[in-house]
Amino acid sequence: MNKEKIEGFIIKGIGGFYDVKSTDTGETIRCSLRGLLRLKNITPAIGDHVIVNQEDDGHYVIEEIKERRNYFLRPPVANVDTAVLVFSMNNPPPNFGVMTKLLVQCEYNKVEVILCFTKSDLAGEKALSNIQDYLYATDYPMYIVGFDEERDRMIHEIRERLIGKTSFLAGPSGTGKSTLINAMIPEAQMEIGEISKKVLRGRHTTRHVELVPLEAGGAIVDTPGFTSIELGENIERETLKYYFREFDNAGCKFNDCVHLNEPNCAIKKQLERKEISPQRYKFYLQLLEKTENKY
Ligand SMILES: Nc1nc2c(ncn2[C@@H]2O[C@H](COP(=O)(O)OP(=O)(O)OP(=O)(O)O)[C@@H](O)[C@H]2O)c(=O)[nH]1
Ligand SMILES: [Mg+2]
Ligand SMILES: [Zn+2]
Repeated sequence: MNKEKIEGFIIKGIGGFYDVKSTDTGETIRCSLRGLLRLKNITPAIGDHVIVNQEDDGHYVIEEIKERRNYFLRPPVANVDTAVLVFSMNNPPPNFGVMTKLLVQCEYNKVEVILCFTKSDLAGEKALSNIQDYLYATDYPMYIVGFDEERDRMIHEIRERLIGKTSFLAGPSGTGKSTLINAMIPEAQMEIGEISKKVLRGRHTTRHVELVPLEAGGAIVDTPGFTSIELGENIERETLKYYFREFDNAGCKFNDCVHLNEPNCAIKKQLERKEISPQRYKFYLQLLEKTENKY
Protein backbone atom coordinates (compact mmCIF):
# COMPACT_ATOMS: atom_id res chain seq x y z
CA MET A 1 0.00 0.00 0.00
CA ASN A 2 1.46 3.33 -1.07
CA LYS A 3 1.38 6.34 1.20
CA GLU A 4 0.67 9.82 -0.09
CA LYS A 5 3.19 11.23 -2.54
CA ILE A 6 5.32 14.19 -1.55
CA GLU A 7 6.31 16.98 -3.89
CA GLY A 8 9.54 18.88 -3.34
CA PHE A 9 12.92 19.84 -4.71
CA ILE A 10 16.39 18.41 -4.26
CA ILE A 11 18.61 20.51 -2.01
CA LYS A 12 21.58 18.19 -1.55
CA GLY A 13 23.03 14.96 -2.87
CA ILE A 14 25.43 12.74 -0.95
CA GLY A 15 26.61 9.24 -1.72
CA GLY A 16 23.67 8.16 -3.82
CA PHE A 17 21.10 9.74 -1.50
CA TYR A 18 19.26 13.00 -2.03
CA ASP A 19 17.78 15.43 0.45
CA VAL A 20 14.43 16.67 -0.76
CA LYS A 21 12.71 19.66 0.77
CA SER A 22 8.95 19.20 0.79
CA THR A 23 7.09 22.04 -0.91
CA ASP A 24 4.17 21.52 1.48
CA THR A 25 5.76 21.24 4.90
CA GLY A 26 9.28 22.55 4.34
CA GLU A 27 10.60 19.32 5.90
CA THR A 28 13.77 17.74 4.56
CA ILE A 29 13.47 14.08 3.60
CA ARG A 30 16.39 11.80 2.73
CA CYS A 31 15.59 9.77 -0.36
CA SER A 32 17.09 7.16 -2.62
CA LEU A 33 16.47 6.93 -6.32
CA ARG A 34 13.96 4.56 -7.86
CA GLY A 35 15.55 1.84 -9.96
CA LEU A 36 13.59 2.88 -13.00
CA LEU A 37 15.07 6.36 -13.02
CA ARG A 38 18.50 4.84 -12.56
CA LEU A 39 17.89 2.56 -15.51
CA LYS A 40 16.88 5.50 -17.67
CA ASN A 41 20.23 6.98 -16.73
CA ILE A 42 18.75 10.16 -15.35
CA THR A 43 21.02 11.86 -12.88
CA PRO A 44 19.15 14.03 -10.42
CA ALA A 45 20.43 17.58 -10.06
CA ILE A 46 20.15 20.08 -7.24
CA GLY A 47 17.07 22.19 -7.89
CA ASP A 48 15.17 19.32 -9.52
CA HIS A 49 11.45 19.25 -8.78
CA VAL A 50 10.62 15.71 -7.77
CA ILE A 51 7.84 13.42 -6.60
CA VAL A 52 8.75 11.27 -3.62
CA ASN A 53 7.01 8.14 -2.48
CA GLN A 54 7.25 6.43 0.89
CA GLU A 55 7.77 2.71 0.46
CA ASP A 56 6.17 0.08 2.67
CA ASP A 57 9.39 -0.32 4.60
CA GLY A 58 9.32 3.40 5.43
CA HIS A 59 12.06 4.49 3.04
CA TYR A 60 11.54 7.48 0.79
CA VAL A 61 12.22 7.11 -2.91
CA ILE A 62 12.35 9.69 -5.70
CA GLU A 63 10.11 8.28 -8.37
CA GLU A 64 9.76 11.16 -10.78
CA ILE A 65 11.83 14.14 -11.88
CA LYS A 66 9.71 16.89 -13.37
CA GLU A 67 10.67 18.58 -16.60
CA ARG A 68 13.58 20.97 -16.14
CA ARG A 69 13.44 24.65 -17.02
CA ASN A 70 17.20 24.50 -17.57
CA TYR A 71 20.03 22.16 -16.65
CA PHE A 72 23.76 22.37 -16.19
CA LEU A 73 25.82 19.19 -16.25
CA ARG A 74 28.78 20.74 -14.46
CA PRO A 75 28.00 21.94 -11.89
CA PRO A 76 24.89 19.68 -11.78
CA VAL A 77 22.07 22.14 -11.08
CA ALA A 78 18.60 22.52 -12.57
CA ASN A 79 15.85 25.15 -12.64
CA VAL A 80 18.09 28.08 -11.79
CA ASP A 81 17.51 31.77 -12.47
CA THR A 82 20.95 33.22 -11.90
CA ALA A 83 24.55 32.11 -12.19
CA VAL A 84 27.07 33.89 -10.00
CA LEU A 85 30.44 33.27 -11.62
CA VAL A 86 33.19 33.66 -9.05
CA PHE A 87 36.79 34.35 -10.00
CA SER A 88 39.53 35.62 -7.75
CA MET A 89 41.57 38.57 -8.96
CA ASN A 90 44.72 36.93 -7.64
CA ASN A 91 45.75 33.65 -6.03
CA PRO A 92 44.61 32.20 -8.43
CA PRO A 93 44.34 34.91 -11.13
CA PRO A 94 41.20 34.76 -13.31
CA ASN A 95 41.18 32.14 -16.05
CA PHE A 96 39.44 33.86 -18.97
CA GLY A 97 39.19 30.64 -20.96
CA VAL A 98 37.15 29.01 -18.21
CA MET A 99 35.15 32.23 -17.80
CA THR A 100 34.30 32.25 -21.52
CA LYS A 101 33.04 28.67 -21.47
CA LEU A 102 30.94 29.31 -18.38
CA LEU A 103 29.45 32.43 -19.94
CA VAL A 104 28.59 30.53 -23.13
CA GLN A 105 26.88 27.81 -21.08
CA CYS A 106 24.90 30.41 -19.13
CA GLU A 107 23.76 32.16 -22.31
CA TYR A 108 22.82 28.80 -23.82
CA ASN A 109 20.76 27.95 -20.73
CA LYS A 110 19.26 31.44 -20.65
CA VAL A 111 20.22 32.22 -17.08
CA GLU A 112 21.04 35.66 -15.79
CA VAL A 113 24.77 36.13 -15.10
CA ILE A 114 26.48 38.02 -12.31
CA LEU A 115 30.26 38.16 -12.17
CA CYS A 116 31.99 38.32 -8.81
CA PHE A 117 35.67 39.07 -8.57
CA THR A 118 37.10 38.20 -5.16
CA LYS A 119 40.37 38.81 -3.30
CA SER A 120 40.63 42.41 -4.46
CA ASP A 121 42.77 42.89 -1.35
CA LEU A 122 45.39 40.64 -2.95
CA ALA A 123 45.31 42.24 -6.38
CA GLY A 124 46.77 45.34 -7.96
CA GLU A 125 45.53 47.63 -10.71
CA LYS A 126 46.85 45.36 -13.42
CA ALA A 127 44.46 42.60 -12.33
CA LEU A 128 41.52 44.96 -12.67
CA SER A 129 42.59 46.23 -16.08
CA ASN A 130 42.97 42.63 -17.36
CA ILE A 131 39.39 41.98 -16.33
CA GLN A 132 38.24 45.21 -17.99
CA ASP A 133 40.08 44.33 -21.20
CA TYR A 134 38.09 41.14 -21.38
CA LEU A 135 34.66 42.40 -20.29
CA TYR A 136 34.32 46.04 -21.34
CA ALA A 137 32.06 45.43 -24.33
CA THR A 138 29.68 43.13 -22.45
CA ASP A 139 27.10 44.40 -20.01
CA TYR A 140 27.40 41.69 -17.40
CA PRO A 141 26.92 43.06 -13.89
CA MET A 142 30.20 42.90 -12.05
CA TYR A 143 31.02 43.00 -8.34
CA ILE A 144 34.43 43.30 -6.77
CA VAL A 145 34.90 41.99 -3.24
CA GLY A 146 37.79 41.48 -0.92
CA PHE A 147 38.77 41.44 2.70
CA ASP A 148 38.62 45.21 3.16
CA GLU A 149 36.43 47.98 4.56
CA GLU A 150 34.09 47.84 1.54
CA ARG A 151 33.33 44.17 2.12
CA ASP A 152 30.06 44.39 4.10
CA ARG A 153 28.55 46.86 1.65
CA MET A 154 29.46 44.71 -1.38
CA ILE A 155 28.19 41.50 0.22
CA HIS A 156 24.95 43.28 1.05
CA GLU A 157 24.58 44.47 -2.57
CA ILE A 158 25.14 41.00 -4.00
CA ARG A 159 22.72 39.41 -1.55
CA GLU A 160 20.02 41.99 -2.34
CA ARG A 161 20.37 41.10 -5.99
CA LEU A 162 19.82 37.41 -5.33
CA ILE A 163 16.69 37.69 -3.19
CA GLY A 164 13.77 35.70 -4.59
CA LYS A 165 15.93 33.84 -7.10
CA THR A 166 17.49 30.41 -7.26
CA SER A 167 21.15 31.12 -7.91
CA PHE A 168 24.27 29.03 -8.06
CA LEU A 169 27.87 29.94 -7.55
CA ALA A 170 30.37 28.50 -10.00
CA GLY A 171 34.02 29.02 -10.71
CA PRO A 172 37.48 27.55 -10.25
CA SER A 173 38.53 26.02 -6.95
CA GLY A 174 39.74 28.35 -4.24
CA THR A 175 38.19 31.50 -5.63
CA GLY A 176 36.07 32.04 -2.52
CA LYS A 177 32.63 30.72 -3.47
CA SER A 178 31.92 29.14 -0.09
CA THR A 179 33.40 32.18 1.65
CA LEU A 180 30.91 34.37 -0.25
CA ILE A 181 27.95 32.17 0.71
CA ASN A 182 28.97 32.22 4.36
CA ALA A 183 29.21 36.00 4.22
CA MET A 184 25.76 36.30 2.68
CA ILE A 185 24.17 33.54 4.81
CA PRO A 186 26.09 33.07 8.08
CA GLU A 187 23.95 30.04 9.06
CA ALA A 188 25.15 28.26 5.91
CA GLN A 189 28.52 27.43 7.48
CA MET A 190 30.07 26.06 4.32
CA GLU A 191 33.49 24.52 4.71
CA ILE A 192 36.26 26.84 3.58
CA GLY A 193 39.72 25.70 2.60
CA GLU A 194 43.10 27.32 2.49
CA ILE A 195 44.69 27.30 -0.92
CA SER A 196 47.96 25.84 0.35
CA LYS A 197 46.15 22.94 2.01
CA LYS A 198 44.13 22.35 -1.15
CA VAL A 199 47.31 21.91 -3.15
CA LEU A 200 48.75 19.54 -0.55
CA ARG A 201 45.62 17.44 -0.42
CA GLY A 202 45.07 17.75 -4.14
CA ARG A 203 41.35 18.16 -3.78
CA HIS A 204 38.65 20.78 -3.57
CA THR A 205 37.16 21.95 -0.32
CA THR A 206 33.53 21.81 -1.41
CA ARG A 207 32.81 18.28 -2.56
CA HIS A 208 29.07 18.30 -3.02
CA VAL A 209 26.50 20.65 -4.41
CA GLU A 210 24.19 22.15 -1.81
CA LEU A 211 21.28 24.55 -1.89
CA VAL A 212 20.93 26.98 1.00
CA PRO A 213 17.77 29.07 1.46
CA LEU A 214 18.02 32.85 1.70
CA GLU A 215 16.02 34.24 4.58
CA ALA A 216 14.44 36.96 2.46
CA GLY A 217 13.42 34.44 -0.24
CA GLY A 218 15.18 32.39 -2.87
CA ALA A 219 18.17 30.11 -2.46
CA ILE A 220 21.84 29.89 -3.28
CA VAL A 221 23.68 26.76 -4.43
CA ASP A 222 27.33 26.21 -3.54
CA THR A 223 29.26 24.01 -5.97
CA PRO A 224 32.74 22.47 -6.00
CA GLY A 225 35.32 24.36 -8.01
CA PHE A 226 36.96 22.93 -11.10
CA THR A 227 40.11 23.38 -13.09
CA SER A 228 38.69 22.89 -16.56
CA ILE A 229 35.28 22.57 -18.15
CA GLU A 230 33.97 21.57 -21.55
CA LEU A 231 31.45 23.35 -23.70
CA GLY A 232 28.02 21.71 -23.66
CA GLU A 233 27.54 19.24 -26.51
CA ASN A 234 24.57 21.15 -27.88
CA ILE A 235 26.70 24.14 -28.77
CA GLU A 236 27.59 23.93 -32.43
CA ARG A 237 29.73 25.79 -34.90
CA GLU A 238 26.80 27.76 -36.32
CA THR A 239 25.23 28.63 -32.98
CA LEU A 240 28.26 29.45 -30.83
CA LYS A 241 28.14 33.10 -31.94
CA TYR A 242 24.73 33.63 -30.36
CA TYR A 243 26.20 33.03 -26.92
CA PHE A 244 28.56 36.01 -27.14
CA ARG A 245 26.02 38.60 -26.23
CA GLU A 246 27.84 41.68 -27.54
CA PHE A 247 28.15 40.25 -31.08
CA ASP A 248 25.94 42.02 -33.63
CA ASN A 249 25.17 38.87 -35.63
CA ALA A 250 22.36 40.45 -37.62
CA GLY A 251 24.77 42.85 -39.34
CA CYS A 252 26.70 40.25 -41.36
CA LYS A 253 26.09 39.76 -45.08
CA PHE A 254 25.58 36.02 -44.67
CA ASN A 255 23.20 34.55 -42.13
CA ASP A 256 25.48 31.62 -41.53
CA CYS A 257 28.54 33.85 -41.06
CA VAL A 258 30.70 32.48 -38.23
CA HIS A 259 32.83 35.64 -38.27
CA LEU A 260 35.98 33.92 -39.42
CA ASN A 261 36.93 35.05 -42.95
CA GLU A 262 33.59 35.76 -44.59
CA PRO A 263 33.18 38.99 -46.58
CA ASN A 264 31.16 41.87 -45.11
CA CYS A 265 31.30 40.53 -41.59
CA ALA A 266 29.79 42.90 -39.05
CA ILE A 267 31.78 41.38 -36.23
CA LYS A 268 35.04 42.29 -37.96
CA LYS A 269 33.80 45.87 -38.15
CA GLN A 270 32.76 45.81 -34.52
CA LEU A 271 36.25 44.59 -33.73
CA GLU A 272 37.87 47.43 -35.65
CA ARG A 273 35.72 49.92 -33.78
CA LYS A 274 36.67 48.15 -30.53
CA GLU A 275 33.00 47.43 -29.80
CA ILE A 276 34.09 43.88 -29.19
CA SER A 277 37.01 43.04 -26.96
CA PRO A 278 39.82 41.47 -29.03
CA GLN A 279 40.26 39.09 -26.09
CA ARG A 280 36.69 37.87 -26.29
CA TYR A 281 36.99 37.45 -30.06
CA LYS A 282 40.16 35.43 -29.56
CA PHE A 283 38.36 33.07 -27.17
CA TYR A 284 35.44 32.88 -29.58
CA LEU A 285 37.82 31.65 -32.29
CA GLN A 286 39.37 29.10 -29.94
CA LEU A 287 35.96 27.69 -29.06
CA LEU A 288 34.91 27.74 -32.71
CA GLU A 289 37.88 25.54 -33.50
CA LYS A 290 36.84 23.13 -30.75
CA THR A 291 33.32 22.82 -32.15
CA GLU A 292 34.88 21.91 -35.50
CA ASN A 293 36.98 19.15 -33.99
CA LYS A 294 33.87 17.51 -32.62
CA TYR A 295 32.84 16.28 -36.05
N1 LIG B 1 42.49 37.54 0.87
C1 LIG B 1 41.32 37.02 0.54
N2 LIG B 1 41.10 35.71 0.70
C2 LIG B 1 39.90 35.20 0.37
C3 LIG B 1 38.85 36.02 -0.14
N3 LIG B 1 37.78 35.22 -0.38
C4 LIG B 1 38.15 33.96 -0.03
N4 LIG B 1 39.42 33.94 0.42
C5 LIG B 1 40.20 32.76 0.88
O1 LIG B 1 40.35 31.85 -0.21
C6 LIG B 1 40.42 30.51 0.26
C7 LIG B 1 39.45 29.63 -0.49
O2 LIG B 1 38.12 29.99 -0.17
P1 LIG B 1 36.88 29.01 -0.39
O3 LIG B 1 35.66 29.80 -0.04
O4 LIG B 1 37.08 27.72 0.27
O5 LIG B 1 36.94 28.80 -1.99
P2 LIG B 1 35.95 27.93 -2.89
O6 LIG B 1 35.76 28.69 -4.17
O7 LIG B 1 34.71 27.60 -2.14
O8 LIG B 1 36.81 26.61 -3.17
P3 LIG B 1 36.27 25.14 -3.60
O9 LIG B 1 35.22 24.75 -2.63
O10 LIG B 1 37.48 24.26 -3.56
O11 LIG B 1 35.75 25.29 -5.00
C8 LIG B 1 40.15 30.59 1.78
O12 LIG B 1 41.38 30.56 2.45
C9 LIG B 1 39.48 31.95 1.95
O13 LIG B 1 39.69 32.52 3.23
C10 LIG B 1 39.11 37.43 -0.30
O14 LIG B 1 38.27 38.22 -0.76
N5 LIG B 1 40.35 37.87 0.06
MG1 LIG C 1 33.81 25.83 -1.69
ZN1 LIG D 1 30.24 37.77 -39.43
